[in-house]
Amino acid sequence: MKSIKWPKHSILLIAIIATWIKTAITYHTSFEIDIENGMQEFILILNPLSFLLFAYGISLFFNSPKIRNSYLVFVSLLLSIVLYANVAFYRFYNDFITLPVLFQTDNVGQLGSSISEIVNWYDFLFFIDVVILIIAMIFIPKMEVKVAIRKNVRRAYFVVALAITFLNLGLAETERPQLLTRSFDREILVKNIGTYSYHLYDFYIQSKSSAQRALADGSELVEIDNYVQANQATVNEEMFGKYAGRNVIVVQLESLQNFVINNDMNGEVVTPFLNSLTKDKDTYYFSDFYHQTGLGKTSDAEFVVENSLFGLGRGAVFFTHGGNTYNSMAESLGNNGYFTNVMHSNNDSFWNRDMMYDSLNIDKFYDINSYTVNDENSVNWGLKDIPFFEQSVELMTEMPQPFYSRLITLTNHYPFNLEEEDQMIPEYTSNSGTLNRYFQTVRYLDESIKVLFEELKEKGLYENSIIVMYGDHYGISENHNKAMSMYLEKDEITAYDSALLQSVPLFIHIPGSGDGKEVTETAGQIDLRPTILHLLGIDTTNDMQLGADLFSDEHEEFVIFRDGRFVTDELVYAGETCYERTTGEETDMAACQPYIDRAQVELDYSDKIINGDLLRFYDEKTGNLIKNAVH
Ligand code: GP9
Ligand code: MN
Repeated sequence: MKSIKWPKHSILLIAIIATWIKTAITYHTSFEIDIENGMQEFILILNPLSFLLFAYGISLFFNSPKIRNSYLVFVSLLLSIVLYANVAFYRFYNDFITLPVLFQTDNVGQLGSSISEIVNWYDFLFFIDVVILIIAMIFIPKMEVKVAIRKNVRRAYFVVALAITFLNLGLAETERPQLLTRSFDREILVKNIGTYSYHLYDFYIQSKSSAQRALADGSELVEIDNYVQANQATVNEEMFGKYAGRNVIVVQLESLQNFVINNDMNGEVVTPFLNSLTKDKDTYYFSDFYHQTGLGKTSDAEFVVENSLFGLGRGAVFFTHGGNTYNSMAESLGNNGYFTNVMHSNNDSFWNRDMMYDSLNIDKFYDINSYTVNDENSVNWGLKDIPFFEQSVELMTEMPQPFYSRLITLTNHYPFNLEEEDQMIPEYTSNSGTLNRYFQTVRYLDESIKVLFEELKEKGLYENSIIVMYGDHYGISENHNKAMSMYLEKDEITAYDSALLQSVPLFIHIPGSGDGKEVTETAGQIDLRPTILHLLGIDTTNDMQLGADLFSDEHEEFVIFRDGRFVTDELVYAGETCYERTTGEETDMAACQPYIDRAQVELDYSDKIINGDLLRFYDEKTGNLIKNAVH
């Protein structure tokens, strides 16, 4: 051995390579990570490397070989423990560890009690790199020579490490745009940035929110409560409780914007079924209704509707504040005897729904495991909407009544792919493939809603239900403005147009009621919670929420977007410009200013409630502050 001349830094190299290979093998053997193409595989294999280069590379700052080696062993041991903990956790929960889950003692307790199922005899292999490293240290004595590490070597090393990190992030960004700002799913994060970096990221997100939470004491609620009470819209006596006891079926329609309703595309009707509802005697169609979501997209829409609060300006509140105390619509309905559930055929960890739904007190999540999904009945992101509705209604027949089911569709999702057999109209003919295909998937979505109605009738669930349907957020982003201007026959899409294009349809369908008409009141998703609860006769006067009943005479025509834009019946504020609503002409900022200020106040109150987890200090039964809340 002595005769071999080992290159300098062999030990460091061995540490990196051993842990890298071990991690890559672990990805393939211990986690079920869906790989769709060669690029995803490449990113997966590459992703531990950038983290390891930094973590182990710090050893280059220690001049004493002893300290250097001890540091390397320490890091490899620590990373092995982290990886193994994830493997064990995954065997039980099918998910990666996230800090708040770790602190929920019952989770860890459950793990402890089933330790025999979780631990395998060969698990020592997860520490194999530590062993290799120690052996290498014994057999490669060259490293014992005391050499100071040259500065330029160190610099070159970190330049390479940085380059690999950027390569990794760049590739991940093309595979999954807005990966870090939106943070969809733990699996997707691990797939793209690796387990170790994922934990750093998770740690950063959690510590930021814990700090804000720790500093809050509930006193902030006094001011917010005053505002909420002062701005409450009185209930419409005639509508309050008119449909008490009915099942509530809320359908969140993926990416459905209002511009397709009662519109055609090259002579083809896009939404025949929804169009018929706009004239139906049992349906309220809200034609000036807006989404209020931010980066959390679908999950933000769910959040706004459940809580009548805004999502956050950064990231997805489902992820960042999944463990907060909320007073959701589901909780209110649950307290009033409803069986509450969400139906959506996707992994339960997507958008952190599994955790968030616990916090929202939703009784059951019918996730992908409740559905039969195969190659024939899925496309794009998963189960097609028609089989989704068919299977969902089947599941509803088993539910105790009254129930509150919130269904989330999937087929009309970017990139709007659809098999030929499901294409009921041709593509549009603009320069944007996205917009061209959008009409086809919207047409399919429309058909699926028709199927939903038919199935409900067939299963005897229709008559005794209220069906509320709305678009979750835009489907066509501003990247497709050119194609949109062609479709809408406009010279260009201005900030004013873009704001109005955030309109999504809302339908409140009440079978057999004779209640229905087109309502042009300007309103938003935040108003749904009180509207629905009031129809069922459930009081919301003590609720800490920012919405207003759509049937109230005091409902104000003012809808605030998450980014501070707003629309009223007279004004549009967008791109830091104040527009007259009817003409689209620029008008004096003074007209918009009072609304700009109020929008800021409401967004700020909502953020305060979420960041401080303030609802843990609030008793919605009495409307009192809870002093010394222990949480
Ligand atoms: C995922 C689905 C889509 O389960 O709800 O989320 P989105 O990308 O639209 O936010
Ligand atoms: Mn969505």
